[in-house]
Amino acid sequence: MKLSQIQEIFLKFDIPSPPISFSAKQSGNINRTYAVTTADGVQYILQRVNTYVFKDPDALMENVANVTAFLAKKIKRNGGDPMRETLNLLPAKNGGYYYRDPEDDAIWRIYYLVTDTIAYDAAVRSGILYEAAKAFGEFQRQLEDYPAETLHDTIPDFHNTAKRYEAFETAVAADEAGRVASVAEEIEMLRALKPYASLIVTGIEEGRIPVRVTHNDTKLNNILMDAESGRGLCVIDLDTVMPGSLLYDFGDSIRFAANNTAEDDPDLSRIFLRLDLYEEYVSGFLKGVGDAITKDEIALLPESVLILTYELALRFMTDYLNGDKYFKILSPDHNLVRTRAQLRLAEDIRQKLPLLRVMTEKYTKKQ
Ligand code: GN1
Ligand code: MG
Repeated sequence: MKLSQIQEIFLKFDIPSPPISFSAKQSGNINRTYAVTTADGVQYILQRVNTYVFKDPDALMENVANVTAFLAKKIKRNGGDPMRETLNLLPAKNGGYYYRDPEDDAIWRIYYLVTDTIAYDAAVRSGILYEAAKAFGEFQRQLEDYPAETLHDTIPDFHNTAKRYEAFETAVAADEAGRVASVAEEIEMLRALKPYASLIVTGIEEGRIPVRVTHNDTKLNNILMDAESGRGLCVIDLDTVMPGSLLYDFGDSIRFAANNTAEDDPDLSRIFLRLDLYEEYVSGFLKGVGDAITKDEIALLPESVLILTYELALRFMTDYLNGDKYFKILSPDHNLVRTRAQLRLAEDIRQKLPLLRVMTEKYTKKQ
């Protein structure tokens, strides 16, 4: 990316001053992200939205614009600072909130950068996860009365683990990249966990698990922490805010942040679920959601961690078998390394389920 390209994109937006410097952000497996400073000293986040993953950018951007506006109003009403506690989109000159580059069909959008914040890739200190959990819990609560029927499904069946399983079997059968024979062991391991795929989905279908407006991508680094106070300040990456289950958000957070190591660590001996971090997260999350959570949801909290980990293993393997079309990869076998890491974590979680239940009960007795 060149500064001149960024300057051209900025011209399409209602922004008074031209970009003078930028840096690429490394995080994120889907979109491309840049931090940009303009001549007047204001900082922005510029993003190239992946339209292979998000097939309907209009629907996507409508969701993001509406959700951020809803949050801003609520934050203001509660005496908070809407410029720091939620994302704020910049309007494009031709209407709406994005610019479509006619040359490569790319979609670009710009947010104000929230300054003096830190996004953690790992829980490097105790207390970080507690703050993250509280922030995701509160996010959930803030969206409790959001009109869910007005939200578009930006990725249909995103956390339908049973459908993710079917897609995995379809990829095995098609063997598009000719890789099936080399990963027979991993395929067997994924098949063995199949009974878990339908637990949340069936709960939703039978009406036991409520559908809420959820974030659906609750990685630790999707929260900006206030650099000064250390508090969870702003939930970001709102592309998958859709109707879903609270269990998706809870399980995915723990999958990512309570793992002893990175989600793609090739050294399997380093991969395990840290019980101390699970405990920190449960206590924070329950505080954040307050009494909005139901008994049936509480009952599935431990399993949700296993299910979301398993689901991501299925997704990484599916992409590996399809020839790496969905996730950004940094090496040819990146998706396989990711699959193995998630499978190892899933196995560790499965063995720890009884312990997770005991810990969860400790914080939900009053419910
Ligand atoms: C993707 O874009 P990013 O990196 O925040 C993915 C998540 C996965 C995650 C795994 C839209 O999130 O579902 O859990 O990678 N997002 C999408 O790191 O598929
Ligand atoms: Mg992200």
